[in-house]
Amino acid sequence: MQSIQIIDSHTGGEPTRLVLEGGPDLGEGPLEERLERFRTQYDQWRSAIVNEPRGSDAMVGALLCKPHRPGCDAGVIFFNNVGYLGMCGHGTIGLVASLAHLGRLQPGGLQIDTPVGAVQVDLHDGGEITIASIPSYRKASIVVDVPGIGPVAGEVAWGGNWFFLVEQHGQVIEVSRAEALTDFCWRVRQAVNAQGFPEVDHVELFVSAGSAGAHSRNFVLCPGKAYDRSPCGTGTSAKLACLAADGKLAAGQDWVQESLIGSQFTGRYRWLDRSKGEIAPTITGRAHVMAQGALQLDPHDPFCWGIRQ
Ligand code: PYC
Repeated sequence: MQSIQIIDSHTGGEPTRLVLEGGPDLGEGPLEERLERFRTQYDQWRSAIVNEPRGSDAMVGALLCKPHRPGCDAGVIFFNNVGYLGMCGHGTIGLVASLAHLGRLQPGGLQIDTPVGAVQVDLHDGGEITIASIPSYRKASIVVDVPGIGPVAGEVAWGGNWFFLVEQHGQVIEVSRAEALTDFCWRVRQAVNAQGFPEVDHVELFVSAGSAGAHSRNFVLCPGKAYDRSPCGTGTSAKLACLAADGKLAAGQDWVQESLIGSQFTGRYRWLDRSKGEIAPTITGRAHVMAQGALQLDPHDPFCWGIRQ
């Protein structure tokens, strides 16, 4: 029987399962190479950790590893019910809250290595966590013809993962409509992929905020058809890049992004390269530890390696 030491948290309702010990040994080297090794040689571990019956479609796994980039204090590889993520904002906030809970981290700064770059994180005295995330930019503004829906205008943007962001969609963004929103976004994603953007694996819809103090409410469909319960850190970074490109939000100003279930992140940016539309986003939020323990991998369990999708 193998044991995997884990700690579970949620960030604005979105779960993160941090693997502390007992996960696959991916060796040394850059995290993008280790991610590839995870994908090609150890993918059953991903499924065992986050898929049912131990996990759920919404759960994001975070494998804590040794960093490779100079100056980083820790490394992490994120994964979900169907594959791997370049970066994960809510997951990074969950990672920091979990390390703080374990007493491995005091308020202050930390540099985290990810497969798509280094992320500076700050744990504030009151428990809030700020991540200075991956440089973000808008790649294209396009209109896609979605079968059964019609033309949908949106923006392809990078925020550590690839997003298609849509403002004009005619959808009511309420939690009771999660299934209908999932269906809508899934069709949009397929049309975007077919129209020359195969890299886009998240679709993000926006409406005006439901709560005072927030600027916008979103619905984010993740690659494995689960919606993000949090406002999505990388999705908010992509949104900030689009707002910056359109001159709708000045550098240094707060953007409070609300999720489908009403949880909030505060985003802000500074310009990295205005001519290329490249920004450095920061995202602030909170996470709460929910459970700590060990997953047991029983070789006699027919679903030991999870229910794969
Ligand atoms: O917070 O960046 C994020 C994220 C990506 C997928 C789920 N959450």
